[in-house]
Amino acid sequence: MKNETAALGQASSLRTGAYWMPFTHNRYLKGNPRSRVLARAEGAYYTTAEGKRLFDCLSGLWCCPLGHAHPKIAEAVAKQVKELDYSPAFQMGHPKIFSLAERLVELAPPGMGQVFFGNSGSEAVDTALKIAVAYHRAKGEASRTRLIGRERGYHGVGMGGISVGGMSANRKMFAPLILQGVDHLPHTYNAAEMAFTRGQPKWGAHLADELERLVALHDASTIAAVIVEPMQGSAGVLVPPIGYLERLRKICDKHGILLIFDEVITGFGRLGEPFGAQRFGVTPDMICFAKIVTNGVIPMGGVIVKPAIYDAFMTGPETSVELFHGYTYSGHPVAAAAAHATLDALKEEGAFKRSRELEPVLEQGMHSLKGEPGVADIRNIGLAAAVELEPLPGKPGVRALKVFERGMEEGMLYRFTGETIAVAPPYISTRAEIEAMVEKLRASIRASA
Ligand code: PXG
Repeated sequence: MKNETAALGQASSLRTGAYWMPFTHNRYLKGNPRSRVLARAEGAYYTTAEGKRLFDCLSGLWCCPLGHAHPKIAEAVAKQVKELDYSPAFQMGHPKIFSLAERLVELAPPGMGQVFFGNSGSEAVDTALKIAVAYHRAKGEASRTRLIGRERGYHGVGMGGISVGGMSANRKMFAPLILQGVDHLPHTYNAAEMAFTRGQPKWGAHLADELERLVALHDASTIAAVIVEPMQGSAGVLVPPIGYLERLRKICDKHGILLIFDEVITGFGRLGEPFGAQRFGVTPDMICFAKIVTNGVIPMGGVIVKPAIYDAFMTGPETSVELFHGYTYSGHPVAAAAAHATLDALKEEGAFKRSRELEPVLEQGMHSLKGEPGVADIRNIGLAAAVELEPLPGKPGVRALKVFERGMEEGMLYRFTGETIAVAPPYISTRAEIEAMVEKLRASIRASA
């Protein structure tokens, strides 16, 4: 309580001028900052600077499913800061990063072999794209440089990520910086065919065949890799049609194209399995991960690759650097300690099983919102769901903002983007908490009509 009062004191005299907030309506927010200031977090709840408790409906930004202030993770981080706070990432290592790589390979689907570490999803994606192009070059196929993303895809905000990404708002401001030689698959969303589907839509596997058209257009000898999110999270939980990812895999194999799964959101149990790869039974050549690997406590991201990819680089003199890529904080010891503690906790707490158990509770609850005013679609898979709202006439995005603001008054922290409200509750949520979240959402949707 004392802390909250202190934080409230800070908030009421909050100076908002210097902080340029990411992916935020800065002017609107700074006009009324207090309700948006989070001061504390514990378990599945945040506490705002005013002392209001908010249920963490999106697990932070998809990254904190074990809950906040997890004692094991907090302890591991505190201990690591004292034991080894930093170790150079180039030409040196530390015990926890070697063992973490082993554990991540074990968690991944069979057939993966090595892990390259960065600090975010964006870095993971740009790393994977660089590895893809360099891999083909190392194999003597230097003409394979083209990268294929997908419409509505989100792969972070690096130059590579926005280039393969498929959200126009994230691209148009930076048009001259978009990489050359990138193409996109169509997205798989079609409201007429799949609105209000529970889980994977039956329609849409044929859209993977568009990759054949791109191959016919550009020729396979120019294509390095295809990158997709197994489930498109940022676009508002767009679930892959049954059979779609399998077909992409087949076409990539046929033409020697690498398949990259961006599992920054779908990794570590969000879909009830370690990775989306296991949930959908499709093994890519590389997996990008971040977020839940440390339960969001310390930034970390990376790429898990097949041994054939790693091996392709292991040529030339033994004393030469094989991949000219890496970050000061690649495999940071404190992040590694947080990741080990997170993997321990995921296991000890039966988190993947818990995610699977809660999936039908979330599905049932969210789909009960069908028929509420302005609800255009509801989508879900794993412990993730989204409600798409019809825009208010002439006011794009305002309806979702209203639902979000009403939610905060009601003790719920949703994620809103465009016309979509997304939820991905913590694995530690109770059934009752998920049901309460749905009822509050119903009330907020009605109030925003
Ligand atoms: N790939 C995917 C699939 C992501 O979802 C990134 C890469 C980039 O990660 P970093 O760590 O660089 O931000 C992401 C990030 C949302 C939301 O509300 C989603 C993300 C980030 C913030 C908000 O859906 N995804």
